[in-house]
Amino acid sequence: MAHEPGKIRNVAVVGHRGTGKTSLVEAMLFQAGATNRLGTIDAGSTVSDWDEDEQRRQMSLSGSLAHSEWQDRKINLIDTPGDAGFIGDAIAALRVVEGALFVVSGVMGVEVQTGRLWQRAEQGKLSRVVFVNMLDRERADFLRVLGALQEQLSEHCVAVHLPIGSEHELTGIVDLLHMCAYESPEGQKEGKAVEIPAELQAQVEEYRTKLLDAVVETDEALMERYLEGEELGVEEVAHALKDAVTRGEVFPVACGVATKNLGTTALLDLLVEGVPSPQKKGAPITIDGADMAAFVFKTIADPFAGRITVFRVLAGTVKADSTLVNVREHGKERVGQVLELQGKEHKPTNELGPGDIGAVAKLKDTRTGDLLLDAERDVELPEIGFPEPVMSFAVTPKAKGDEEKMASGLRRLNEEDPTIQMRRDPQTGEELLAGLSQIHVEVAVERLKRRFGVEVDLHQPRVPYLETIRKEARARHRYKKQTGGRGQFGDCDIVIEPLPEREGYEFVDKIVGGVIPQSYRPAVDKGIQEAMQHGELAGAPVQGVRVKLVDGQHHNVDSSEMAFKIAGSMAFKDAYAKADPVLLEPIMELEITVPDDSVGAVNGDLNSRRGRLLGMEPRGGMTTIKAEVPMAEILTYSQSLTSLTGGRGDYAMHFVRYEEVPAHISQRIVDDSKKEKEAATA
Ligand SMILES: Nc1nc2c(ncn2[C@@H]2O[C@H](COP(=O)(O)OP(=O)(O)O)[C@@H](O)[C@H]2O)c(=O)[nH]1
Ligand SMILES: [Mg+2]
Repeated sequence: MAHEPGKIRNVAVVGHRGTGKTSLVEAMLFQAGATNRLGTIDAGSTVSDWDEDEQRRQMSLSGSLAHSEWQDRKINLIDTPGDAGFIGDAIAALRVVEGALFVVSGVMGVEVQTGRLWQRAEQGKLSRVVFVNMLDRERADFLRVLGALQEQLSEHCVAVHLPIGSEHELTGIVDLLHMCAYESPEGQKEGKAVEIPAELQAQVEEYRTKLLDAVVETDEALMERYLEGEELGVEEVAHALKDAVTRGEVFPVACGVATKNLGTTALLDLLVEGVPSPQKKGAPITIDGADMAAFVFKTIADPFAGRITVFRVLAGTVKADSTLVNVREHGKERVGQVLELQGKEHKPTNELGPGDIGAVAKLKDTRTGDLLLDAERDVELPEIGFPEPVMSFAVTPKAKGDEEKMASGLRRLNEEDPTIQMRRDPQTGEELLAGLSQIHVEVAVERLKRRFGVEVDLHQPRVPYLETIRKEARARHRYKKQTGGRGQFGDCDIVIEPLPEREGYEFVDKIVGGVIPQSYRPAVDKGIQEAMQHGELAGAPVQGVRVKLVDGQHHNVDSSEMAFKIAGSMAFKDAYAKADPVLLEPIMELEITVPDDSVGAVNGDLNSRRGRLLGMEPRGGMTTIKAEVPMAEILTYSQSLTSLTGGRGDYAMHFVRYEEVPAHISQRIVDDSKKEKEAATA
């Protein structure tokens, strides 16, 4: 039987890499009785990091679905990766849930991806609960992190817990809502209830008042009674808090230690009470007129079961043994079993109702981002809003003849993870493999080898330079050959001049009196366009040129299209050399977010990469730097930023325009290209 939509809670567990999300999901599943042991990252025994690659690297590379029952509710938990390279899965998860559980480290506080994901949750108007984890670690400090949350994420972050003790002397937590305390369960299921320690009384009072202030702020009736000095009951405060969280007006901050299962009971309560059910909130994506709709936000390549399509039911019920329509493909898909996932385990069920999250195996042509309906309908495909790839490599198969296998393997990987992209650069002719970070691309390469049996090499890609001219020039070329019988004769006179936008190509026929017959003039144009494919500076395509064919000559017997094509091409080369040609390079705009203490180093490094600073925006310990940098200088930026910031930086970039390459750099590129050409012909 399908779960009632009012009894479902969908929660994406998100945050920066290494904050303990996977461990926390593990603890919640254990606490709720969905599993009977507490797996660990070190032993590779958690429910959500079930993939071989994840266990080897000891980090989540992929979104993972699990669920548990708590207070008679079904909680669907989507554990997500927090590494910049794999953040696409976290972004996709936030698109299909009502609530987000943000996990932050009690040592590191708010990190780059935390902020980035918070903005996404904001866009989706999601209810949010924050869990400050790892309070048993050295230099962990709950109150400092609370301050950072309020400053960097929202002033409506308010503590509902306080830790008892700190670092390795952390013994338990105080629940500010119910005014009780309990001990760390140390791997047991339940912590033991204890007295609130006397030395914490003052602090507990202070933070309980802050909590009450925040709650009554959202409830007028309660506010009036509170201001009149009335003592508010625990239940009514809890109720008002729940409503405020549901509406996204208050973000409760809980705390604990995932690996010791401390704080999970209270956390599960918060999620069940604060996150609205699908029934209450309504579908995150509405599809007009559809009785049944499911949105695919994740595709898993399962080593045994094949392709697993993970979806959120937006409307209606997905039933086993049914047929669905893929809106993008306009094709029918056969649904066999409907699955509930618990990490790598699949539990067949007969149906999944509205608001629920589950999977089906072995669909033919369905990929991440697709919409499945009960019948063909003219609707728009919803967008997940994946980030654009920032790291590109040229990729070639190690074995000759594997090109097709490589391409089809990469196509499959892209269907599963749309942030892995492959394309051919028309300018350089290279196959490019692009992703969100160096590790992201490396993992794709490992999968290519393991799953599709193709080994590939990655190289730094060539920069897609262009060439253009800076002034007008004129040249005439006569192509003439006399060999035995019929000869060759073509003669043309051209003027070339720069086009204002430095783009495109124009051919203007200015021939008067038929000195070149009409039928040969297109051949001149063709010859010129061929010559422009490889400019004489560095072999890059030439653009931004207007060519005027002004004069010429022909021969009644010897002229041919071929002869005029060659004459056109030679004339262009001569004119080009005199037209002050220049190399153009792609300029990228970067948005880099780094901790304040790395700003100096990052800016210095940008400077050495010919970067131009556009602006800086500091915000609560992190600074966002905007800059323009030539693409040639940032091909391997992902590694550099990692080392400059100790892994705490992040960036996005996109192409803005082409610009002239400065003379001293241009010379080097021209020389390199000459050497390459010589080596190729030697
Ligand atoms: N001391 C301590 N270690 C933790 C805690 N939570 C997680 N860890 C460890 O931190 C590392 C990263 O945890 P993981 O759950 O993979 O983080 P994720 O990347 O956010 O999923 C692992 O080695 C965990 O064992 C905690 O509360 N205390
Ligand atoms: Mg993880």
